[in-house]
Amino acid sequence: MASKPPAGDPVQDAPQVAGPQHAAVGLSAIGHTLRVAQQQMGVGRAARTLLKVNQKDGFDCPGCAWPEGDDRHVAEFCENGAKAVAEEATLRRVTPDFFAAHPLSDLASRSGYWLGQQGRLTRPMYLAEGSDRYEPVSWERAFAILAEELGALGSPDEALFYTSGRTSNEAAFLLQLFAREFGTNNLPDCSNMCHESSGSALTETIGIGKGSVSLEDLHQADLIIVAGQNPGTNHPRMLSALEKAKTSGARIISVNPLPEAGLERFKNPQTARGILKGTALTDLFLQIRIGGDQALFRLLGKLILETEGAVDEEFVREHTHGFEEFAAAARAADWDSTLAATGLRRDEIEQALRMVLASRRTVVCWAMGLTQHKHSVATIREVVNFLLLRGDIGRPGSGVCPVRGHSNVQGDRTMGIFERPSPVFLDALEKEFGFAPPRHHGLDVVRSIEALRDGKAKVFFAMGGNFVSASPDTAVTEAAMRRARLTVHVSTKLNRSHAVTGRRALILPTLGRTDKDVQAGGRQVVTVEDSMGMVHASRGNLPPASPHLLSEPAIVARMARAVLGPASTTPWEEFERDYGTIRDRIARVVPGFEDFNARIARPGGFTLPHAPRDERRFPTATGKANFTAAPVEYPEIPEGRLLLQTLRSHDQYNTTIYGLDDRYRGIKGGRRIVLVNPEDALELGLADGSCTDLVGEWKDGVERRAPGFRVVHYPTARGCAAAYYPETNVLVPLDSTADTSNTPASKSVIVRLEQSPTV
Ligand SMILES: Nc1nc2c(c(=O)[nH]1)N[C@H]1C(S)=C(S)[C@@H](COP(=O)(O)OP(=O)(O)OC[C@H]3O[C@@H](n4cnc5c(=O)[nH]c(N)nc54)[C@H](O)[C@@H]3O)O[C@H]1N2
Ligand SMILES: Nc1nc2c(c(=O)[nH]1)N[C@H]1C(S)=C(S)[C@@H](COP(=O)(O)OP(=O)(O)OC[C@H]3O[C@@H](n4cnc5c(=O)[nH]c(N)nc54)[C@H](O)[C@@H]3O)O[C@H]1N2
Ligand SMILES: [Mo]
Repeated sequence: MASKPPAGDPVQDAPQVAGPQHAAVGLSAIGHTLRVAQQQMGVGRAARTLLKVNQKDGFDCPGCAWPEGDDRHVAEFCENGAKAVAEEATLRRVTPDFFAAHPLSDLASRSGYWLGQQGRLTRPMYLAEGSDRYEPVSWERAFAILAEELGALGSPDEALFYTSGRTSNEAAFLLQLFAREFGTNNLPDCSNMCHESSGSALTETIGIGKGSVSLEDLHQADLIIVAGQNPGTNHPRMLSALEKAKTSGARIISVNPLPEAGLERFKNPQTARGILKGTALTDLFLQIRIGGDQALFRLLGKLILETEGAVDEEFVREHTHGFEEFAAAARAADWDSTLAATGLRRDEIEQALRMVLASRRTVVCWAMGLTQHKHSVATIREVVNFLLLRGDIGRPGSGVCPVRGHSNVQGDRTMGIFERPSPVFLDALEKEFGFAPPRHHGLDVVRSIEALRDGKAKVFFAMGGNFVSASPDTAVTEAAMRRARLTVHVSTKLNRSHAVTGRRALILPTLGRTDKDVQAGGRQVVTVEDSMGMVHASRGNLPPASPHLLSEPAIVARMARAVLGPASTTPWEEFERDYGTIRDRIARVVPGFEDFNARIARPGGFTLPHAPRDERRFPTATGKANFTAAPVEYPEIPEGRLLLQTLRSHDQYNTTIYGLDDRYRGIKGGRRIVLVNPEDALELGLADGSCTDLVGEWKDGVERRAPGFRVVHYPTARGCAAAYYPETNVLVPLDSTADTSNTPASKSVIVRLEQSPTV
């Protein structure tokens, strides 16, 4: 039987520390997977559900955006994918009785872990103005409330429509269509906090904001550089691709302030050799200081320029622009400042250079370790410079590989979830639907919070996610949210955003990936796009968590009818009845989706075009791949302070906490820990096991404090510290963001550690 949710809260947070592990995934992970799945689902449901994950006739794993290969195993999921599935396919339920027993004030005092453990939402709920309790509400009334508040706005730009990246292509397309027909481009999304820096840097330099490699390219690479990413936890299936590349002779450099177990050695549970011995993955570990990557890649660029025959001159001549300016900047790079910025030794960088020069096909993979700093866009442009020098874009076995987070975050962007849509996209929308979409840009996540704070935005609608916990500067964000007139969350599970509301609030419960979706037109499928631009169908196979749920496309369609009324000529009813009719429209609006319905009927789906990858064509302003020459930056750490990165443990999915362990880092039973290099700890007088407050230091002089963290002596780079998100979001200032992309700099937070009396 599935167990009950934890009764007590706050859950006892008493971390035990055993030190980092040196390999990821083995039999223990399989046992762990099944245990978690059974607790939430029971034995039979666990087996039925897990066997459908990532199968060609099954549903797309809601875990991450890593692609599936063609040779799928019977069990094509990983430990953390199984946890994501179990979380959604749980048998636990949040009913109206639950809300009757737990007033808002009570919900607001609970931990995110406790809220998530209560199970699936089952009924639309409404919090009336002045009330302290959510009450059940009919769908009709819920949409009438939405129509009333949206109708009362002085301008459509006073509404915000947030999207988290699990939303299907069909739901995303409808949401952006509705928002634009309503009259705003205020479509902030989780990408704004995630890979926006990658999108900004890649669009400018190669002409498309997406990665240029396929799984096949990874398998064929000579050298794979994994910078700022922890795949053992966040993209476990990527380890199989790295293993395959290694078996064909590839070498791997990992660039990270932390030694991450998954990158050291991988024990593949799907092969006999894997279970017994495993494969060593990393050949060279560059333990970089937080934020030192731009300096590292710039110096590698200089060293390549100085090596005879190392530059792919034909590629540079034929396909690139701006080489001379870049070369002048690169030649000015020097060893001393690079060693200071990176904390690396000269011989380590020289070894990396030898590996680069020995490789004819190089891929660079990255995730949040590169995207969440002030100079992230410049850093990723530098990665592009580095690859362009060797002609490593648009050649088999090489390229850029930003590894996306949420399972459909890339697809949501393709569908037009973007506050700064291109004129070409808007033209296509206008032509297809016959209304004039707004042309001025909308608000991203940070600007949305500012607008709520300043009373300029009044209705907040979220298609999934957990906005108040995922966003920076928790106190500021929560206060901003409380100023809204109406907050609405389309959700599968309870989270903190339901407890920190505007004057009125709605919870609209929806189907998840694992649920069967049946509409008037019959059983529906939805589609998603993975990190490598593959689009495929996803079909849930479980009876919905409650008969009162509506699908995401149905919610948007009904909201649109209630808000826009008969004046809208868009066939919202038909869209709800048959999602194939939505795909017909996508096919006419979004390039690459021609013949969409026929092509997703094929098992495995299809790959979207990517000009740099497919034809070495670069659709940039110059018509070439652009070298860039930004000044090198890196964070300065004041005396007696540390540079904190906020990251994920092994037992969480963003703000969803599965459990209190971080197995590969040897942490058990607690999340309020801060990893500090033992030498820094000694200098700062911080004994292992002592208790400390993390106090943010930012130019606005506001004190931001996260109290009660256990100090863990840990082999991170000097000057650096690490602690979990979202507990530390309170420390990330709202206006500390990346240049150009405006992504919160949640991996570069200056903190001082103040001894505190209690844990
Ligand atoms: N199980 C699970 N899977 C997930 C998620 C989850 O929460 N749980 N989240 C999903 C989402 S939305 C995303 S975006 C991805 C996130 O995937 P990751 O980016 O792997 O996630 P983080 O935990 O933020 O880890 C950041 C990594 O970058 C390193 N790092 C930090 N700063 C620097 C730096 O300055 N330079 C370098 N070179 N490295 C640095 C950290 O030590 C860490 O290894 O995972 C997705 N998949
Ligand atoms: N300090 C710090 N902050 C960060 C980060 C960091 O590294 N450090 N990472 C950032 C990143 S990379 C990201 S992507 C964001 C994540 O930000 P979000 O995407 O907003 O947050 P999640 O925690 O993934 O959202 C979880 C909630 O989504 C809902 N949900 C789950 N599945 C579905 C579904 O199928 N449909 C609907 N409608 N709802 C669903 C559930 O109610 C669940 O509680 O956080 C960002 N914030
Ligand atoms: Mo993300």
